Amino acid sequence: MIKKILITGGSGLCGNILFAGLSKYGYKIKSCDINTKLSPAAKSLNIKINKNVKKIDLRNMSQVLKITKGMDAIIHFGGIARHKSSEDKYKNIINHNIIGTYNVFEASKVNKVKRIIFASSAHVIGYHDRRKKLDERSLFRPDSHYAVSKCFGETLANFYADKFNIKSMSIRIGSVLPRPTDKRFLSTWISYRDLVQLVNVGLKTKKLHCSTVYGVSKNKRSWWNNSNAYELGYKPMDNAEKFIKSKLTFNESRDKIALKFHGGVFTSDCFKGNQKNILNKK
Ligand code: 15L
Repeated sequence: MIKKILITGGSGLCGNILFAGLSKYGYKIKSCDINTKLSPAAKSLNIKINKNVKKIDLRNMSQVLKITKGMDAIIHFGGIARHKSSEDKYKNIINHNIIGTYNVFEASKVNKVKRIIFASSAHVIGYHDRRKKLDERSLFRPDSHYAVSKCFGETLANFYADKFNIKSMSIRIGSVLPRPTDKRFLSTWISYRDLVQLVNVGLKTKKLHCSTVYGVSKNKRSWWNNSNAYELGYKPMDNAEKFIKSKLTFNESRDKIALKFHGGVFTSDCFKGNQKNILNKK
């Protein structure tokens, strides 16, 4: 049974939502982050801060070994997030997201942690044609260095499950917001309560080996077939369609590249590719 949990990225938007949401289920939860102050994204959405976040640098293996000791599960949301169309320096992404994620998995092996819930991103399939509905078997088509680091995390999750029997759920998260505010989010939105439920399914289900699911509510316009998550027990309660009559922005309206692909504006940022070649790839 999963009782003791560590949340990495505890000062972030999702880290705080998960801490508050999962605490109600009786888990014993520890949170850690490299910054113990609320992240700018969490602040802008008026998220209530968890004051007990321990300062841990995931790049430092001895710190990670110490904090993961005695844990039954890790909810790994730590690393460089991406909230705007331009991304962080690739060196930072390598250090925090690739090395940091490796340290979390390796320390979990050493400390006999049973399962890991990994915050992947829907940007791992960013360069797929938006007209095509995708599922968890769709090939990686990352749209950024950030997305490449998430492909690495998913691959690591599969490897540690097959080789060392550490169960994992990689969640390809869409857009975590209190409500959809842009037209794109009618397809990609996940509500806070659905995110908490999905992570809880990952902690509880007996069917897990190394599953990949989409972090999305039951949106009528979803671009992703999430039956894999439903088979594990996920029953989303929200549907972005409820907000169709509210005021929505249309951030992609003048961005012809963004409109073609699942990854939206992440795909057009610094783009020097050839859209036809991407769309016609065999
Ligand atoms: C992500 O991966 C980001 O972390 C988040 O801030 C949003 O930009 C989201 O993707 C999205 O595509 O809406």
